[in-house]
Amino acid sequence: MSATEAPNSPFPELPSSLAAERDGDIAILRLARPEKRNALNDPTVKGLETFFGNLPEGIKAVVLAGDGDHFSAGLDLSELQERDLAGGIQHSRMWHAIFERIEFGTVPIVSVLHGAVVGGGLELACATHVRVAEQSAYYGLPEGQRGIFVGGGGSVRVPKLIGASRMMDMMLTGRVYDAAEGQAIGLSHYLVDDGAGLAKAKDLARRMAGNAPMTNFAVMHAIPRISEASGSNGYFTEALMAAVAQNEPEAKQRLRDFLEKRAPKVEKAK
Ligand code: 1HE
Repeated sequence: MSATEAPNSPFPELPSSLAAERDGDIAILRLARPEKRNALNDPTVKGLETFFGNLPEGIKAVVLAGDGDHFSAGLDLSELQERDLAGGIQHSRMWHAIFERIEFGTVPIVSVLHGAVVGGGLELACATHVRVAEQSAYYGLPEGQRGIFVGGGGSVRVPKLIGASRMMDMMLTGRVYDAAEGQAIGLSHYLVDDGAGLAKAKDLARRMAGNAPMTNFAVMHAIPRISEASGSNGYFTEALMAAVAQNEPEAKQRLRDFLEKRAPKVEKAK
């Protein structure tokens, strides 16, 4: 897919609800519609596709954050009223295609979660690879209360993180998990103080950007698929992926660096 580059920006033209900036080899994309709590309308979701499908050369990881007091209030509910049955199916399939592009894209993504991470906002967060939550974050699936259902891949991705049983409870009872609970059940990987999420996410993104590209590819594309495969198919796919990664010149160089004492050792977490 090609897109027009915005003037004075390495990024393609995006809707006003998205804002992108470059910081070395990472990019920061912000949901920038705080007046509507970063509700995800069609231009925003399509803009995510434009952004992730047209990353500038040299971008190796992305941070996804939200402006204002909330990460995202989910689907823009004002768009739902006019949609018929066929339109509803197509709309959900559009989200699937775009979130799939995010999850199985070219670079790993760290999301910064604060305030409401609800409905489609939680579905979007679950399509990213590493989630950093601030203390203000809370998670809900209000679809149950709105008389609708998840449509952005939530029924596939959320149970992988917290189990189908917890997701059913969230949707049936309207249960909301706070940031500490979300961390305990696996919705977030890191929990930090309010205001510290972006710096933490940038640090993690820079680390990921420093990995060999083939390793990042293998982690993003092979692990989710192997985890859904039978053991026998998983072992076989793993062996192929391991051989592909090891065969990269960069892998050979990194191994030499370690053996010749030029590479850092694994250290205990501080
Ligand atoms: C919205 C939306 C939205 C806010 N669509 N406009 N998601 C939900 O059911 C969550 C709905 N939102 C809320 O519960 C609250 O807005 C929040 C807890 C997120 C934030 O509360 P607050 O008090 O900070 O803001 P607010 O006053 O409720 O909202 C500010 C404005 O944003 C207001 O518009 P205004 O024109 O009156 O100023 C709200 O109408 C608007 N707004 N959230 C549209 N979601 C692919 S399927 C996925 C299915 C789902 O995601 S369903 C879950 C939808």
